[in-house]
Amino acid sequence: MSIKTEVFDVAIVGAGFAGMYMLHRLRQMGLTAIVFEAGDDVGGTWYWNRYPGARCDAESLAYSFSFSPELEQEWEWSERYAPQPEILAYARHVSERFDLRRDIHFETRVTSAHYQDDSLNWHLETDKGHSVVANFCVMATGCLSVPQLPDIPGVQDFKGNFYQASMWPHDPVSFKGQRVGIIGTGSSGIQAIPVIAEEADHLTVFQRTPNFSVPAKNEPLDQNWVDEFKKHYRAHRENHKVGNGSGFGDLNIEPREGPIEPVLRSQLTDEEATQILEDAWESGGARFMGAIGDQLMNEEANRFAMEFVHRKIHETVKDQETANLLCPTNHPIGTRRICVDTDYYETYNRKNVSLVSVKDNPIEKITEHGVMVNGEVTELDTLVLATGFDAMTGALLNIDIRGKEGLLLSDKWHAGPRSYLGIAVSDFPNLFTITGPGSPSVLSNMLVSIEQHVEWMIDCLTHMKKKDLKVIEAQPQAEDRWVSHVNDVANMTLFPKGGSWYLGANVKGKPRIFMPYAAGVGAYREVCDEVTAKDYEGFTFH
Ligand code: NA7
Repeated sequence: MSIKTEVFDVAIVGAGFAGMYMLHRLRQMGLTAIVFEAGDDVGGTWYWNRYPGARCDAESLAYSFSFSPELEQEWEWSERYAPQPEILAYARHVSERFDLRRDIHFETRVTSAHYQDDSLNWHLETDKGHSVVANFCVMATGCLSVPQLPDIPGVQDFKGNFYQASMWPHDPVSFKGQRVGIIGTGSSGIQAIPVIAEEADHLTVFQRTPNFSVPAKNEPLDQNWVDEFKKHYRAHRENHKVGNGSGFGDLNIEPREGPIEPVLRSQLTDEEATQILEDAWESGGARFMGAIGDQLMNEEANRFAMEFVHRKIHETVKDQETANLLCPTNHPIGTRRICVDTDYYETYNRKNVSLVSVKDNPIEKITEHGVMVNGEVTELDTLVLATGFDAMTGALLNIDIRGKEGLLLSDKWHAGPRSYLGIAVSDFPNLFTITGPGSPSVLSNMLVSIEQHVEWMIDCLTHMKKKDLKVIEAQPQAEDRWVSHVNDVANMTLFPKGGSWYLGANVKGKPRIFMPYAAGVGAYREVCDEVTAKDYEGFTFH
């Protein structure tokens, strides 16, 4: 049977926030587009990550679309940090409000995307038998969408209830009366552990590397505060876009004007620096990492913040041996993504929670009934894995993507991702990556970065339409310069010392390259705007 090939201006892979906004803007431009999405609903990361305690680590009023002033005024967030079901409801609301669903094919995975050298367009195929030709292909595949299973022998042998944080069932899961074990103490584990501990008979946490976590200080939003904040929403949104920060803004009713001048550790006495950290700890959230301006640049400033958090852990956790195990010492604070928690360290004071360090004695195997460490099996009714993702490149490399002359993206990226601005890849004409490696992406408020990329791409497509240009391609020299600039910026920071998924360090055989661009969303936006102003410098059109 021959498959009918459908033709579109643009094919989009993924219907998370990036894919949805891209579709909306393309429609406004009058272009035809089709979206393929593996899940049976919109929402991307918020569709898949339904584990107990899952919530955003960026504040609700900042982690939301800014493109529609009506949407931002009308949507009501309930808490300072929105829980996963509420963000998913928001994504669904956006999809309905802007009538996006009719162009999205759900439960459909794109298996291949091949550039056609003769017709200068892309041919995509899916696991549901679609065959699509599009002038442009936009990858909105997310940075954390390919779960990483640990290479522990016997994972399949476990006979009890088995869950993965990032593939959580849609039906409610009960831990009542159960002996539960969890492997993984990154953001997902740190959010899930306190919630599971409340319900389980006993929870055993298997920790390889402790992570730094700061209290979220989550709370219900006060309606009067929200009403006042929303009066200044436009100005707040502008603030998110500037400076060398991550695009999270501040919580003042009256937004500050322009970027904040950072206070450096060398300008502060120990008492002043401690007070600044204390204030940041008390007000809660990941902003702790920006409390002292050079915490991520300067070893001494970082050590000061590390010691501060170590003291907090020791003050909170009663058993000092457990506190010792929970204190990270092998990486500068913030160089692995800082976790934002509710009662994480407090949870270790519960009688029904035990911590097993598997740093020096790795998990030997998973048996039918539990987890074996040091020859001893901890028997479990339920095992939860929160073992992370093949971040940033995983979702792209899982698709058979071929550029000019059949060049495989996985071959081009064999030594790590190479991209111009994190937007385009040389030898892969008319292919765009939203929040791709080489852009601020995971170091930023993702919604700010998604909107910026989509808007840049829409401007570019409008330019091409006006000038009747068919093909855009990143120049290899511009790509080389950008890749080395991304590396140079990373090397000015402490990030490369973190050994985290930012570097691909959590995936066996993955090249160790610091993937996101660390200069901040404002500086990055300036670079992209300058490229546009200089008639798309670094790109070739034909
Ligand atoms: P992370 O941050 O990558 O955490 C994964 C955790 O799983 C981490 O603690 C790992 O320890 C642990 N892990 C992985 N393999 C093993 C084995 N074999 N044995 C023991 N422990 C293991 O993923 P998350 O999902 O928590 O968070 C990812 C991002 O999502 C987060 O930063 C937010 O941006 C949202 P390791 O550190 O490798 O020693």
